[in-house]
Amino acid sequence: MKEYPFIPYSKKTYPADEMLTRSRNHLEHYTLRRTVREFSDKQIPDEVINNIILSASTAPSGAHKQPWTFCVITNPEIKKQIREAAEKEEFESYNGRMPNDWLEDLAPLGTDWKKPFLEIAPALIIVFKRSYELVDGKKKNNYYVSESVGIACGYLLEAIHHCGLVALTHTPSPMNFLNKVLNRPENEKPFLLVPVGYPLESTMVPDIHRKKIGEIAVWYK
Ligand code: IYR
Repeated sequence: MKEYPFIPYSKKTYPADEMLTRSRNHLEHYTLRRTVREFSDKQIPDEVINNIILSASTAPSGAHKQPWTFCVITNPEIKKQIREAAEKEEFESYNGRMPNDWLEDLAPLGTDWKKPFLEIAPALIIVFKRSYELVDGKKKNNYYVSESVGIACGYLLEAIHHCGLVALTHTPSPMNFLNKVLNRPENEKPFLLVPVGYPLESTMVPDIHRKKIGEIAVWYK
């Protein structure tokens, strides 16, 4: 196998006080991101969506295989099919498949099996993980696929937030109906369904709190 040519890389660095300000501003920006379930139907320019996806695709991945496919659904008929199939699965989940503990944990968030946002949001980005590639008819494995795609989804959510748009991380379960509706090949598995758009002006979000630094970080000095 031929090696990549190596090229110089230099990273801009900052004096300590500027670094501190940048870290605080970045934290504040992240703190403002919220998961939203009520979307306006206002359209988003195609290029914005492509740039969001290209940002996500800068994520690191095992052996740089970039094992992801992002499907963008703006077609109302396909959105309707996805809503109908997702609601069918979610109805079963909320009415028997999810154990009581799970339903109790979800109750404070007020979710249920109804998913109107799947038709209202102007775009659904559906992230597929590619477990392997078919090269000359032969299977070639990808590596750390879930980790890589998970990181890319994090980048995707941040890119959406950065543009002033909102998203929902939605995982109708099981999700395999998405392969059928979108006619995806066998090496792709649905990973995350992300409705993207503007929030409805009247939207409300639960008053949740984030863990404090002492609850999430353990220092060894
Ligand atoms: N997939 C279901 C249930 C659900 C599960 C978890 I964990 C959540 O944080 C939120 C919802 C749904 O989308 O309603």
